[in-house]
Amino acid sequence: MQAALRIASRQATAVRRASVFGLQAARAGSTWANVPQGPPVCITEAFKADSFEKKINLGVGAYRDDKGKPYVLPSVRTAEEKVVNAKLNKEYAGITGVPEFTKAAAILAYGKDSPALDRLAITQSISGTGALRIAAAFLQRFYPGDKTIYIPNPSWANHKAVFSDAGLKVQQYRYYDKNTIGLDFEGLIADIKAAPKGSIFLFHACAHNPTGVDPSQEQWKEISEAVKAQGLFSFFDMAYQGFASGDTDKDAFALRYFVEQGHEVCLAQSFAKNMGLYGERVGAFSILGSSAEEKKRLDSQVKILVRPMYSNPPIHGARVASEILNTPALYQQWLGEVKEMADRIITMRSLLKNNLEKLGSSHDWSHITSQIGMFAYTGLDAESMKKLAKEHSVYATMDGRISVAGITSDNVGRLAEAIYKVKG
Ligand code: IK2
Repeated sequence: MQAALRIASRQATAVRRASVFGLQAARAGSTWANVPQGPPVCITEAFKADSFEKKINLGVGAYRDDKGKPYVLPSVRTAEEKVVNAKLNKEYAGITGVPEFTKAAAILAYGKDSPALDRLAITQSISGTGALRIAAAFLQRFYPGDKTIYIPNPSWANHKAVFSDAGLKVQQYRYYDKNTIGLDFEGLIADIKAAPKGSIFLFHACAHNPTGVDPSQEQWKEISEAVKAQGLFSFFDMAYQGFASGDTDKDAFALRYFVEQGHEVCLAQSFAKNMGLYGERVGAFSILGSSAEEKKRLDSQVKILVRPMYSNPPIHGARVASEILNTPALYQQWLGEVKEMADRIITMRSLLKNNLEKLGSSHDWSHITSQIGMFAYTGLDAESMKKLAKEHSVYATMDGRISVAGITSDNVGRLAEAIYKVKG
């Protein structure tokens, strides 16, 4: 018996030693030796490395003023002062965030008289990306049937990653027509009709990123009809409300029309662009129930999803946004500022087109002014974009997308010359 115990104990020690040795060996070669180098996620590295003083950054999707500087909205400055002066406490807001903010965010999106407001489950989110992620997690957990989401081709580059990381299958539907540099409306409708019944379709509510190509109101109506006939679930991503046309109501047309037509929808909202609250991470996710009772059930499950993700959202930016949305004078001021930003972008589009035409470009640049929102899809290929960066210090993404918000009265001439030299 004693001998058997001695043998067992010796064996256990050997196993322990071996596993400690194994761990040490792994440590010596690093526990993370198997982690591969990923590609860079940031599109501004080459821009930073360029020492040319007239370099132009059209990669980043953030508004710049006409001097090319980051812009803090005056309404945001005022709201921020009010929030600071109120000397509020820093307690947790609760899982779904600052209630005055989410209530106002819902009104901004759906409209103040919307019948949706009584049956809407809404939560504050970590900006638009966070809202998309909560939506994806919700759909992954509760959407009946095949959990496939169809996104436009092309779409914001992060959509695919957000949805597939949350466990959804991602497919694309036709959206952009390379030949017309416009909407492939027929392709879009055909893909809606061909999608399996009950699929999830993601729509950019306005200012489609990256193409700047939006359906017209008439086209949205046809899309709504096709979506209804196919029994699809509509998911709106509204990251640019106000930025497309300068009018927050007009930019919410598609969402509101779908609700009016009785669609079941969910929505990801961002206040990064329209309030310039990029780094404050202010957003909201909402999902429409069929009744007030259903809204309660949806609410409870949204909370259960959010709690283990980040428990509670940050409060400062939401308080600032809430101050703006809930103070009539400040709200009016903000609407004016959104319009100013949108108008500056529209002016830069015209200037770029005019400059290209004045240079004698043989191409039709009308898409620059017909597209809307922060981005223009120039139609330039990756080779041309590389040349723009290498030979002219103009930086943007390789898909030919330029952030019109990065164009100024000062650099638009040089930009047009660079494009003209590259494309003719
Ligand atoms: N959804 C869309 C369609 C977006 O464009 C964005 C922001 N994109 O950023 C600009 C860029 O493409 O360079 C978002 C969602 C999410 O934005 P955020 O998480 O900042 O609110």
